[in-house]
Amino acid sequence: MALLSFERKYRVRGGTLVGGDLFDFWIGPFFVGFFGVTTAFFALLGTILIFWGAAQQGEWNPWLINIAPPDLSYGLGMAPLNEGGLWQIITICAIGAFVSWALREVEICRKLGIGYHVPFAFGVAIFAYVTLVVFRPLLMGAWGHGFPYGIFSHLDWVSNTGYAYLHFHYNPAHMLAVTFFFTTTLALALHGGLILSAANPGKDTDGTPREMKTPDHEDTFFRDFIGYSVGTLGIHRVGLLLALNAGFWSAICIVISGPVWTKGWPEWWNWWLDLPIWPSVRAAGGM
Ligand code: 07D
Ligand code: 07D
Ligand code: U10
Repeated sequence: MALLSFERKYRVRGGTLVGGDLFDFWIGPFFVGFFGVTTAFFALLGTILIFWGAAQQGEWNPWLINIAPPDLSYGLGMAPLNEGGLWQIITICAIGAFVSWALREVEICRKLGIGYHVPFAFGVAIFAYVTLVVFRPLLMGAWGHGFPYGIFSHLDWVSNTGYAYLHFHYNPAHMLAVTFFFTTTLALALHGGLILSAANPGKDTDGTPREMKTPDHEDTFFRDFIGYSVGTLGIHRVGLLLALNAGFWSAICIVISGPVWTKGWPEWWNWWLDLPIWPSVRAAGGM
């Protein structure tokens, strides 16, 4: 079905989660909906507050704008606006906007009668963000453990937090997350490459353009190459699983840093040396 006639068919009222017909319309290409309005509200308010904070500090260099969380001494209480209170309100706006965005995705899925895989996936990104600015600060007893809102300042936070645990690469959940991120790009490169190779098969030796190849060719490439093809639907399952695990293990790696493990991450690996299976160095005469 041509895209436009299809859109005419599905662009009808209904399927919303709340509000019935209220805001159940499109502006240009965008579906609005109740959660489109709440997205716009939170996103606008949050952005305005970031600019207001920048104005208060007189910092207009976009790379250096920095809205910092409250000092640790404020614990889990509210702070004055210019001492982290702004960060607290902006965090509420950000969560409001991200959750609204996910719910707007849900409403679009319902209208189309498709599964909720996309909002679920975005939910994992939101989970990682909320872990950084809500769950971990709550577990550690101060909002000051959240990351600051600024392009360079948030990088400083990542570096400082990493070194606070001596060597963040030794965090086992960070290892899993990094491996999932790397594997996701490998999978996408293989998939993008394979699809494009079947769609652009080149020309025959006499110069006649070849017909586009079928999914059987895609399957056969991987059977010949590594002995197994996960299949044309399967690769999308694998891709989603890899990407979701990347975000999920990221959230785990940061939430255990502090609330669960307070020492350097290299030390965590002592359990290996402490296994009772090694011959005792002292018993063997020592070194
Ligand atoms: C390509 C989709 C488009 C999204 C874009 C981001 C803003 C921020 C705000 C001026 C893949 C739009 C950016 C709205 C402007 C102000 C106040 C997504 C795509 C283009 N980071 N991070 C970046 C965010 C964290 C880290 C870039 C957000 C954690 C490192 C961009 C969040 C940690 C590096 C950015 C967030 C962390 C970056 C490119 C939220 C661990 C880089 C992002 C809400 C996760 C890279 C200067 C990108 C860079 C970078 C945004 C959180 C680490 C500014 C919105 C605290 C190590 N981060 N980040 O392409 O160049 O994402 O930084 O959680 O090296 Mg970050
Ligand atoms: C949080 C983003 C959520 C975004 C949302 C949407 C908008 C709208 C609008 C464009 C999670 C935002 C949308 C604002 C924009 C428009 C129109 C995603 C989030 C909801 N690390 N490390 C990670 C690597 C080191 C450290 C994760 C690699 C050092 C700390 C990932 C290396 C030290 C933390 C990762 C490396 C260190 C991390 C990040 C290599 C520093 C975290 C991905 C090769 C000295 C963070 C939950 C992520 C984390 C994290 C990768 C090195 C410290 C696995 C590859 C050794 C403190 N690192 N890292 O989480 O887990 O995305 O956060 O060296 O907190 Mg690390
Ligand atoms: C995939 C795929 C596939 C495809 C695909 C894709 C995955 C096989 C068939 C998609 C992939 C691509 C296109 C590739 C490129 C994508 C990326 C690299 C990902 C990153 C994307 C970007 C960087 C682009 C980001 C752009 C965005 C998010 C658009 C920005 C949009 C807006 C700002 C508008 C958002 C709309 C909203 C909020 C709802 C409607 C609202 C409005 C229209 C605005 C007006 C507001 C109102 C009416 C509300 C009133 C406002 C109020 C009440 C607020 C007032 C408050 C005050 C404080 C004043 O697998 O198949 O192909 O293509």
